[in-house]
Amino acid sequence: MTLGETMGLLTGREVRPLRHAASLRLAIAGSESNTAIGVQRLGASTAWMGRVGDDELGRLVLSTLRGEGVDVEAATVDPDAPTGLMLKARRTGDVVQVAYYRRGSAASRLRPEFLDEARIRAARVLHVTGITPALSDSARDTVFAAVEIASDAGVAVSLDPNYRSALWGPDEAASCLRDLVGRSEVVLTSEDEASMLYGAQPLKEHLRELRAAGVREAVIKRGADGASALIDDEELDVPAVPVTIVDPVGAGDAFDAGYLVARIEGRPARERLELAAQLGAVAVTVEGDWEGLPSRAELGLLGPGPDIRR
Ligand code: KDG
Repeated sequence: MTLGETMGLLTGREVRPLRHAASLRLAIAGSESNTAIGVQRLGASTAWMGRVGDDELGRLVLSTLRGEGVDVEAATVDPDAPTGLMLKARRTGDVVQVAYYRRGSAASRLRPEFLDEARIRAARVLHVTGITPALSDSARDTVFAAVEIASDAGVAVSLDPNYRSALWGPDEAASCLRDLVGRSEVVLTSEDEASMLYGAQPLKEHLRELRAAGVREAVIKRGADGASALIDDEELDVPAVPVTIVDPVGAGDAFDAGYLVARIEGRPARERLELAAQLGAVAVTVEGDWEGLPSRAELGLLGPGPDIRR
């Protein structure tokens, strides 16, 4: 089960500033739904809660997620606010730029009463990110309410802080995210985010700090350097899977999906991290925030990785 904002996404097809784009591709993007799609493609069932406008982008969000098999029955439609929009340009061969048009969006008007409590209580995992609480006060209340319902029902809470500087400043983000960290069993983060939360320090100290905050599974994603973790007091490091990057956006969401699927399947900590690294790698080989996420049969695409095809 996950919760968040999914937007329309317009991407320039060519490497150039967006104002010179000859054509744009229309798709959807949202960190939490990207992760849900990744989990769903690997065969676990997922549901997404969010709020879209009564407009074409909102219908695109819902039909795309439905098409991917993600349950959107708990999503709501706001008659008075638009679906958010994101623009994405490949500014150079390696640099991707994004711009948001989401202030006042339907998702920013999420409220706790829109939550489907029964669905949350029935889930194995509730996955949230630090993007949703940055959208508005009511969206922040909604995330905390969802986390409380999950905790009360014994549902594991997974958090990706996913700091977005375009949405809020580091001080406000740090105080809210520290609070969410303290309510999460699983935290999937980056070194920069951990430094924002707890100050700059060596990576292993960050992991211990997360452990001390009550996180049982603390994972730091390190991009091309792999990932490090402290999972049930076991220290682990896994390498990244080397790939040619076509579009880095969505790598973290894919990583989260791999970790969560392996966790739901009860796989050992190392396999969870290996699958996470594998998914993050596959995701960046394709243009689009989630389109490249693999099915189970495609898991061997990049070579070595845990054999979880069955
Ligand atoms: O991780 C990728 C997401 O960030 C992207 O798909 C869109 O949710 C999004 C955001 O807020 O940036």
